[in-house]
Amino acid sequence: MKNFQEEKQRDLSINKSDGTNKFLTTDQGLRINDDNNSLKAGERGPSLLEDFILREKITHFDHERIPERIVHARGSGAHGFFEVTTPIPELTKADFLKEKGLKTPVFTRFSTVAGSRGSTDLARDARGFAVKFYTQEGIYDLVANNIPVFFIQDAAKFPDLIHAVKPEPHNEIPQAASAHDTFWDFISLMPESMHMIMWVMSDRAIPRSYRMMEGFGVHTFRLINEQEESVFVKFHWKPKLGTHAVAWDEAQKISGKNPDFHRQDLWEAIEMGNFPEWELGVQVIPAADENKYEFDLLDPTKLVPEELVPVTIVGRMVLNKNPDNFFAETEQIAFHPGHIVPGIDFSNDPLLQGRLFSYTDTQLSRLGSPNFHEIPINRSVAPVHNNQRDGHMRQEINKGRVSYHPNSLGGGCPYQAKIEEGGFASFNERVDAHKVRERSESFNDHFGQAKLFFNSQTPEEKSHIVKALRFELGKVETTAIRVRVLGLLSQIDTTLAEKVALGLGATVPPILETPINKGVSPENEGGPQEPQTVESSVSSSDALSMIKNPTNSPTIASRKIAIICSDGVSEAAVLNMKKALKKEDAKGCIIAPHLGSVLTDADGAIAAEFSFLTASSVLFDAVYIPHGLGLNALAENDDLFEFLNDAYKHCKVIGADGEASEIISSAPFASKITNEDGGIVVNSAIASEEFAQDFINAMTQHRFWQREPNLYN
Ligand code: HDE
Repeated sequence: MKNFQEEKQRDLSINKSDGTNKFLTTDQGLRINDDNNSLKAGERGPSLLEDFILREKITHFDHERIPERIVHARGSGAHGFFEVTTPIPELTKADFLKEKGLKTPVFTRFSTVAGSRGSTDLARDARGFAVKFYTQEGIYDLVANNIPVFFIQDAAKFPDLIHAVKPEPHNEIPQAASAHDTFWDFISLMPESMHMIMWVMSDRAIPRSYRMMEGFGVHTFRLINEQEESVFVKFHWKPKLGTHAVAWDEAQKISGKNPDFHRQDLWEAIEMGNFPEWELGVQVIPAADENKYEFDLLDPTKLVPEELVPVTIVGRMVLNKNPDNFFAETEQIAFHPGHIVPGIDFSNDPLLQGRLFSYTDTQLSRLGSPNFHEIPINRSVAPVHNNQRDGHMRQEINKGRVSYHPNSLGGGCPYQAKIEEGGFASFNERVDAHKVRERSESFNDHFGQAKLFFNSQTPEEKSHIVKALRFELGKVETTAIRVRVLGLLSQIDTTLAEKVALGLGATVPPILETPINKGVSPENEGGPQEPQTVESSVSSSDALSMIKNPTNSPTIASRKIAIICSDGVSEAAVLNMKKALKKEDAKGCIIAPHLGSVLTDADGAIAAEFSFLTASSVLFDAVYIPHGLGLNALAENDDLFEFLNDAYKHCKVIGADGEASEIISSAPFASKITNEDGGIVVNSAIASEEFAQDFINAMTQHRFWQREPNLYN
């Protein structure tokens, strides 16, 4: 079996450096004798220009920063591999998809979109999900998002969208947030964004972890087989851990407590050997079915419901190695949807077509040179030979006098590859048309799939969307913008619009008065481009809901559970729970009023990993208070009640056994607990394996959203 899994690591190893047991040197290799004092005229005198060691060090420091990505600046990545589980040679000649068991190295970077490099991981935003496959036929990049549709239909609107969502230009406020006037002004004039708006107002936009997100190629692509036959394809990543979110209040608190929450979660999971894993799926649409659906396959504001075309799993991706250096790898990696291999090709989606220009262009200013492909993390493991030459920071030393084609002096080399030799040829699509600046009428449905998405949500999920919209529009200062958005929402679901309006103290405008236009100018209202609602042929799709999602998994692997401890805690109870959690690959973390040790009832000591000052409930998935901690031990401790209050508010499992159950019955939320709330696991008996199992069983349901008041009902 061919296994290329380690090939990229071998390739990277030639650039790795480690200063252990080595002399400190200048960049020129000169050993440095004193790195603490600059060269001066006398010990109290001025520094000398001659000090080349000081100059080199400071000059390098002065130029350490490169421009951050214009979008997706904030991100985190890891190495891993992709393995074919079900080859599809009948659909694609792509080598890395053809053979069962074949492993291809990958580097995957997850990101938020709007925030700067140092912004919080927990912003309400789409997430980038970009995978670089180092295939034997060259680099293939699947530059995806965790949401299967996009805000706009045409690349021409992308700079406008991003200008609107980024901090406002006059005062650069707010950071990493769409809750402001310019974003919603733009959206209120762009009805085509409504489907995506439903997704970003849902909990998809506040994932629990990068490891618990789906990924979607968004656009329709093409697969091409050896016979040069083509099918359309949509790409899906399905996480092994299921698709999960945090609560919005929780997200905002995490942003303060640990803005690196997702970055750290990914890093720690990999360090602990809990390697994140996804399945790669394809929705295959025969070429003959191109015009079969009520939506246009080329319209990136539409998805193909899984009820119409099921997802077939073809492989799996495992991320199993953290980068050695964030800048060299995660920051310098350069993705491009135009990095493709034979067997994969583009569709005419006008958003994708624009992206094909943008990604190389942006690397020129971000990485500073057309030689960015030579940076180790971007370097192909397939050999690269061409007549591209020179430019800033060129690494390759091209031999010989020939740098053109055709040539005779170099024997015609490097020579072109025939198709059967792996030469890439674009799909031979017939295009016979007039040059026009127009949008196809088949793109005019702006509400049908927004409705499908909304109707597919559970009552709790609908309530979260209402809450998110109340928050976002509540931060908008211009009343007319709020009202315009309410008008658009009313075309998705009148109750949704009314419930949002209630929170804003506003009234939903009658549909006819809603300015719906193509966002160009108010004079352009109506006309042939009038947005329509085309009812979806699928009325509800479980795959669109996170709660009903078929990818959901009951596993609690890699989840973190806060175990509250204080002097007198039952040692048996703590050890029992830790053991039970470990069996599930979850981690119990000890939290106590102070760091150091707490004394147990068995005269032992347990080390506290966190104190109430350094940890918060929002950083954990559940809370357990072991037997031995009665009211006496903790009644004075407000921090504990704050901890529990947040856990309750964020619908997490709270467990207590023995006398610790008194703490729950005297917590401020005690009166709200109902018998139906399966997330409160109390047992007046003393710690038992059965109790630990009940606690774990409750955790497999992840969140008990029904605790919250439902804003949609
Ligand atoms: Fe991107 N996008 N994008 N995008 N995008 C970039 O490229 C752009 C779009 C996506 O981790 C930039 O190297 C245009 C859709 C991801 O490094 C830039 C348009 C989807 C990442 C760019 C889109 C994406 C980017 C910024 C509309 C989901 C981060 C830095 C025509 C399928 C990759 C860079 C990473 C990054 C342009 C729309 C995903 C400027 C013009 C739709 C995951 O080239």
